[in-house]
Amino acid sequence: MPSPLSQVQIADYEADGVLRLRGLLSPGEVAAVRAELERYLRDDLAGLPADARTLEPDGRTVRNLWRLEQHNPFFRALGERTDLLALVAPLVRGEPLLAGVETFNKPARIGSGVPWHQDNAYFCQTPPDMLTVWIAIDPVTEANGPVFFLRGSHRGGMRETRPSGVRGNSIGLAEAPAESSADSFCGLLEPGDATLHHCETLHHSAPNTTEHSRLGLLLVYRGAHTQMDPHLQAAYREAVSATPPA
Ligand SMILES: O=C(O)CCC(=O)C(=O)O
Repeated sequence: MPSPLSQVQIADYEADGVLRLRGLLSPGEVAAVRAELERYLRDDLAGLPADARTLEPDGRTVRNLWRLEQHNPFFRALGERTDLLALVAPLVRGEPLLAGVETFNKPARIGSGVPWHQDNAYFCQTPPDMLTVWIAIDPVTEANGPVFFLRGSHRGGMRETRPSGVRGNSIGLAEAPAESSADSFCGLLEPGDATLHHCETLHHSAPNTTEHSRLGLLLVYRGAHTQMDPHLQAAYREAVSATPPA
């Protein structure tokens, strides 16, 4: 069970917009997540609406699962665990609400990349007191498509966006930041480790060309006080209608 964040960790998150936590889930919890995902893919997914997932460009392999908190009691219960809610509460500056449970599967050899983006272009919340807990289920290495974050970039507000044409990540940055930035934070993780990132932190990931899957489970939280921003929502709707997730 994770302990609450220290003042140093909270200050690091506030400064960087990203924080790594080792061992957020135990090996047994990681195994239970993997087993339930495998069961869900095998038994449940085919009977759910098409927007419960996004496929890779091969048209067969699952790239993302969406809305697991709606479709699956195991993942809703995981996302609503009191220790996890207590962990994120100081970071969302209020009562934390579970907003989503998703996966980014990055399957071996064909896992597609994710263009530079800010999550709030999808979440569309104001104030931006919202974050993602990205939990490694597989090892995340330099080779298999780790997530790169730009430290401190959440403090610059929302950047200009443009539709990306990527299924599952339809809205990206109009202009990518310089890749060689010294502020780059690479989310290298062992199974059970996590990164927490603010919804306006710039991030992206490369395709997975290795023989090793890079499965991530994402728990998304917002403060109960956040509200939909109609301007962000209009841009998102335009992008998602150009490139629907399913
Ligand atoms: O898992 C990835 O490669 C990208 C994840 C992402 O974009 C996110 O957590 O918002």
